[in-house]
This record gives sequence, C-alpha cells and structure tokens, in this order.
Amino acid sequence: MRILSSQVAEHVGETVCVAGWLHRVRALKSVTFAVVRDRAGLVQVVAADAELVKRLGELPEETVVEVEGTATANPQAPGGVEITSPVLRELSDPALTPPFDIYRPVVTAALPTVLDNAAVTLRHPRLRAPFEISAASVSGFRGALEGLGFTEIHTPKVVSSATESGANVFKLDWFGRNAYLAQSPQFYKQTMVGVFERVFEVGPVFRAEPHDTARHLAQYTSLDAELGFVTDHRDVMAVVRDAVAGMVAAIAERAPAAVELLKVELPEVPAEIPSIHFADAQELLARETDEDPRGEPDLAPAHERWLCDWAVREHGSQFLFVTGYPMAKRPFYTHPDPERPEFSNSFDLLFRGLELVTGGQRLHRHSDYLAALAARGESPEPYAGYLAAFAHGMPPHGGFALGLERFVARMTGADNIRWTTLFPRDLHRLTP
Ligand code: AMO
Repeated sequence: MRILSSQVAEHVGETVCVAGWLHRVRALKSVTFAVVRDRAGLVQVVAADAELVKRLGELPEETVVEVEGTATANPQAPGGVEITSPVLRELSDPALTPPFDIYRPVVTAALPTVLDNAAVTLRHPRLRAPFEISAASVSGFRGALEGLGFTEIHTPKVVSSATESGANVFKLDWFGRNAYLAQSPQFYKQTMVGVFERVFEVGPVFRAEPHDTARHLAQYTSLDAELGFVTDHRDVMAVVRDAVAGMVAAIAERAPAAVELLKVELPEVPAEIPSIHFADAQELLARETDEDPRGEPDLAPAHERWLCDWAVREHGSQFLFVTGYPMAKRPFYTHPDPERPEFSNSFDLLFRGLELVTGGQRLHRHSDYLAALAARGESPEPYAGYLAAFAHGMPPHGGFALGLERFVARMTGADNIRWTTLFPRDLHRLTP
C-alpha cells in the first residue's frame, strides 16, 4: 500500500511504498542517496544495488517515481528514517531540468523567472508555502463566517455594469452586448442580504488597474461578506475582526509546516481592533510628521504605513481600522455618517503598513439610492436589477472585502503580492 513520506517512520521494519518526485540524487562511493518528495515532505532512499545506482545516476531530478522498500530507522537520515533495499519504478518520462535549482533551501531565482515557470518553480517548498497559508486562510475565513451564521454564495463574474467607481473595468463582448468583468460581487452580495441576511463569497474579481505596483493585480481573490440588521459600520467591523482572527488561527492549525519554513510571525488579533477616524488620522499625521494631508480625500500609502507603526506603538496592535473616509472618495452605495454627512460610515483595515480590507454600512432605502445616483449625475437605468432589491424591503446592512493575496503577502513578509499569487494577471502578464 502506498503511504506518504511523513508516514514512513510509523512503519519501521515493514515494506513501504512511496510515490513522488525525484528531489535529489547524491552518489557516494558505495551507495547512492535519493530523496523523494511528495505532498507531505521528503524521504531518503538508499540504493546499494549496482544496477539501481546506475539508473539513479541517469535519471533526471523531478522524474516521477514510485519506490518500494524497507522502512529502516537511521538517526542520521532526515526525519530519522529511510527506505532501504528499494525497488524503483518510473511513473512517467524522465523530467526536464527545472529552470533553476529548486533543491537548495534558499530561493535564488528572481520573481519573473519564478512566475514564468510557475508549474515547476512552485514545487520549491519555500515558494509553495505561501499557497498553503493562503488555503488555510480561506478555510479560516469560511469557518469563522459559517460560525456566525453566514451562507456562502457564488455570483456572476461577467456583469452588465461597473460596481466600483472609476474606469478600471475590463469590457468584453457578450453575444454582441457590452459586458464587464466583475470588479467585486458588491451588488449581488447586497441583494442577497434580502434573501439570506448574512452572506459571504470567495471568488475572483477583476480590476483594470493601469498601475504597476507590488500591491495591485488585475485579477485577485476577494473574500467578501455582507450582513443585514446592522446599527452602523461598527457591527461590520466586529465581523471583520472575527474573520481575521479565524484566518490567523487556521494558519497556525492547518499550515504549521509553512509557518515554520517561512518563519511567519502570526499576529495577535486584539478582541477589539483599535480604530481612528479619518479626520483624526489626518490631524495626527499633520501634528507628528513632516506632512500635512488635511484636505486630501484619501490616505497615501506612506500615511498608511506611518499609521500602522503608530498603532503598534500606541496600541500594541498590528491591525488598525481607519473609519469615516470622506463620502467624496467612496462609491455611491456608501452610507453617510448621519452626524457628519461629508464623512461616511465606512472603514479600511490596515495591517503591517497596507490596506487589507474595505467595508462599511450601505444605503438601504430605495429613495436614497435614487438620490445618490442623481447627485453623481448617473442614471438609475443600468442598475435596475440591483435597485429592485431596495424597493422590495432591505434592512440596514453593511459588509466588507478582504484581498487574499495582500493578506498572505503581509503574513509571509513577501515584498510583492505576485509571490502569493499562483498565476498573476497584471498589466504585463497574461501567461502562463
Ligand atoms: P476595494 O476596492 O477597496 O473594495 O477592495 C477591497 C480589498 O481588495 C484588495 N484589493 C486588491 N488586491 C489586489 N489587487 C488589486 N488591484 C486590489 N484592489 C483591491 C484590497 C482591498 O482592501 N466592494 C468593496 C468592498 C466592500 O465595501 O464590501 C471593494 O471592492 O485588500
């Protein structure tokens, strides 16, 4: 019976069979050591038989093999166990040599080489690890939201109108009609609050971002949630907190090897994440830095970084909510702050210097939507399907979206979110 490399130690003295990739072959005078890699890790195989030694000398690394032999304890072997007296079967053709040495612990290749050859280079344990953290994060997000009574939904990625303000939308031909790639599930998740009260979605979104930065992709994975019967944006922030805490806990639980390998420092998620109002953040920046951002409608990336450092110093938290962004910079569905209508009941969550989440309370009255669109000089016509939900009774609600690649990049210390994206799509990259 085939077992995983990590299970060999449990079968010392028995015949075992392991399948994987020939990770490394090292010939000594009398024996040859081969290391086989499978999804669970590595196991050493010791060949003494002259014919097998010769064959191992010829077989290129990355060839897919099956090895049957005796599980033998050896304190000197990695993991304290190895497979001796092996019989080796090739399960595929001899492999081509990878574009760079994927067997050395340190990654020496530059990002473009890694991305151009992702199907092979991501086999490097250090390059694969962020995706194990990514999978654990999504699992944690799902678990946290399901625990809070949210229903998972799947909404169309080809849509008939833009959802997020701005021109960064991909247009395509849909049987002769104009269509767009969804920038977010915003409209659909709000609409589904009218059906399920609480919904979430994990899916791809598309942004025709013309800028070439280490934190923007043209396609990324958005973790979205939306819930009804909120008092204001603070109820949404409490859900963000629980979702992020669930994600961090799931990384520790489900991806301990990746955490260890990448030396990930998992952050504490405070029971209540500190928050600062946008206007107060600007005052603080004006008072304590050389810059005076007051009057600007948004925070610059450098301001976000400074505020994150401030949150660590002041509150001992690596997470910081900035609330109350000016209405002028937020999409038309945003709910204003009833006390100060030039500001919104919205927020961003900053983490280790970067915006990770955007969210807020939404308008929920049909008449408010008509007024908001009119104020922006927009016709309600393209939004008819969306607006219908509000005409049929919609509770006060709000929600948020978290960018998965950014989350994993910040978690693993990657300097570019392309290290945490399997096949990045951006200004330049459409293949592989
Ligand atoms: P927003 O446009 O701010 O909000 O996006 C939410 C989060 O998604 C991530 N993100 C990106 N990640 C990679 N590449 C990009 N080009 C990119 N753009 C955004 C960020 C960001 O915080 N509908 C609203 C959310 C809501 O209010 O529910 C929205 O999409 O982490």
